[in-house]
Amino acid sequence: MFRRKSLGAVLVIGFTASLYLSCCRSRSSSGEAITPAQESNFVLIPSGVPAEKIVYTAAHIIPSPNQLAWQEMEFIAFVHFGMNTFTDREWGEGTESPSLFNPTDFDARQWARVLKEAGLKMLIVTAKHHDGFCLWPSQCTEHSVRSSPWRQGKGDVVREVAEACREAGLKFGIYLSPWDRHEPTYGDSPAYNEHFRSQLRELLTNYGEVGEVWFDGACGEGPNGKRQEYDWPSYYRVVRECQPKAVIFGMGPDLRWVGTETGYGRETEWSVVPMEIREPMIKPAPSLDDLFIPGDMTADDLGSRGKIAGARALAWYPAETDVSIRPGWFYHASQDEEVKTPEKLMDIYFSSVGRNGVLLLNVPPDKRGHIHENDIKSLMDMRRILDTTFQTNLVSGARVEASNENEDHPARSILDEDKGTYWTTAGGVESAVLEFALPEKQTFDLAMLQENICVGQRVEEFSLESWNGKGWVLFVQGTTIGYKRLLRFPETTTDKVRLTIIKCRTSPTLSAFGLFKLAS
Ligand code: FUL
Repeated sequence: MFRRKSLGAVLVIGFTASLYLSCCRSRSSSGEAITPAQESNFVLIPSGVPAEKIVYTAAHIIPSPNQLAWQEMEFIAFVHFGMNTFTDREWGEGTESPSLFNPTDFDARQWARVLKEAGLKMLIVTAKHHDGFCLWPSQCTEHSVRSSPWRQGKGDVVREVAEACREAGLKFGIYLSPWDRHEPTYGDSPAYNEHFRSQLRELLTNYGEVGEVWFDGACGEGPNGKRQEYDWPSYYRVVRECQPKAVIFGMGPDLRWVGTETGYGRETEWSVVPMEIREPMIKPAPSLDDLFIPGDMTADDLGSRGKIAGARALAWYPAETDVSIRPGWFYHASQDEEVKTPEKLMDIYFSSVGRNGVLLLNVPPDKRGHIHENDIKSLMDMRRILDTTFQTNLVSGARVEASNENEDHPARSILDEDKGTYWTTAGGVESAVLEFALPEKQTFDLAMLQENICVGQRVEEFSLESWNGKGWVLFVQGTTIGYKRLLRFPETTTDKVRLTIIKCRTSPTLSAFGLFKLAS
């Protein structure tokens, strides 16, 4: 993937708006419209900016280096393990005795090995769920593994998981529930915020590099009958200070929840969306972290032209799609026969990774502390189907011609297997036709398209047609592409394919294109 340094700072289109936007309009010879100094994953938009300029600006917002590294992982794991594993519940009360936590054969290496073999790239462990029981010996509470019989109170699940991930070559992430049904200070907002920050600090300083911090929004009343007010910006500061490479999910400004727990993202999935923000106290504001207000990101349409038209702020805020391999988030023996089949997991993969998202698949270990055999079987079968499907790109070796190409970014870059190169148009042309002449006839039923998101997400509508000897026949069409789009369609046999970018927010880009035959 083509990389360019992002400033990571906030762009303010204030009184300099006309300057900024006119800059955007004067295109450089490479076809790019924004100079590197203006690139950011966030912009503020003053009132009165015409809709078409907002669209143009949206098309030039880019991921931060951390967001890009996260997106490129594509498929990552959630591991729900904790008190609920032993009480057979989904949400604990916080009154459970630590003596109940006692895995009989805890094996973090098995988790890491299975997930690695299945092709997942990171493991996010529930260090503390809503019941407040800590899987590490926190200095902030007695309600932890230290008070359990497991390894005579000397165990540390978080440490063993972090080490197993490192050994296996997986990234490691942390889920720390702000809602804590055990902690006595919960509800006393300043005291609990301090407690939460201390716990975060313990997790982010003692266990090596952390790739993602997962903040759930659940909130309740504490024993004092008061609702806890979370001090989110102060939590972000701890993450940024202790783990500058980590992305913050959910109630944080880096990654958004896709909006369901089914594993299915939107057909039209924009990574640039309007953001709710606080009024900046100082201009330009120091960073998005200071302005970000966690908002509802569950609507069907988040980033269309209509949605961004009235935005005060726009940010690169990509979708993470979380789903469990079983009906529950935690392990329940009663669900051993309800593990999702490889076919269902494939459908989820195409509807998450294949819709410009990252798939976060939960695989909950059992009371032994093992990933269950049934889950392993589904995961490995899925891996085999994925590997076989994507082994041969049937369009590689094709000749490609574009109706328009930038001389520095020619159409052949799409097929060169180097993600650092890409095709784009010259002169800011927004629609284009690409014709691929295959060396011989091929049969396929799956297409893959990738935009070079390092310069922004732009494509709004495209179609794919095949040549039948007499004319072009439409076989599939789509709206957004983004980092990756996968589309399935009835089997098509041809030696000529035509891709039309019908509508785009500025010059389109494509870094990769593939045609495949689905394996079973
Ligand atoms: C939810 C939690 O309440 C569930 O238990 C689970 O952890 C899921 C991933 O997030 O909000």
